[in-house]
Amino acid sequence: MADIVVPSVIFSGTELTGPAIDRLSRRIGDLNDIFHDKAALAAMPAAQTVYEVASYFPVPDGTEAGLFFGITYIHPGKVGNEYFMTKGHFHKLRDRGEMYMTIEGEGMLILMDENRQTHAEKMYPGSLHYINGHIAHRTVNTGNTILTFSAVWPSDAGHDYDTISTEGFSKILIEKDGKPALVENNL
Ligand code: S6P
Ligand code: ZN
Repeated sequence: MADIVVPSVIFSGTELTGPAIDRLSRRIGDLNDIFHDKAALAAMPAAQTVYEVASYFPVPDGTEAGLFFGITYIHPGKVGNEYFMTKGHFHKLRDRGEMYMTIEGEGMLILMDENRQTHAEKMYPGSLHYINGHIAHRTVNTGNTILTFSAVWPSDAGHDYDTISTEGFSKILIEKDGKPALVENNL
């Protein structure tokens, strides 16, 4: 290997580019089980993008003690009175933590422990969020512009989406009187 190597993966501050970037989009049609207002959901175009993720996986998934890096872009919007948000997940290896940093926009990080105790942290440009292991995490765009944040997580963390898809979070973030409100999920 040459003494000096120029990395081919570049993070511009908002965009992650390079030959090894993994990109995924989550659309309304992929998110049937997370939004509570099923009638409002059915009235929206299934192809409408809710969020996108660009990730850099420098080591194979499952590698012990490696790290992954990702940028999430959540579009502004609502399904009924519920803001656009990510699916949310626990890590498969429950004790694995994660770090988020907000880049642009405004939002909320919803955190739920294994006893279903839920609270939220405000996200704003520069806000840093340490997510302990054993905590399910979901992000919500409460603004009128895109919410962009970076994430760093262990390459052996894995994702458990099933628990959230079947049980949900105990609280949901809705717009109430023009403001975000974290309310009990009674569904
Ligand atoms: C991965 C990290 C993020 C999310 C992304 C989308 O551990 O927490 O990169 O994958 O924000 O959220 P979700 O819940 O659909 O994976
Ligand atoms: Zn995670």
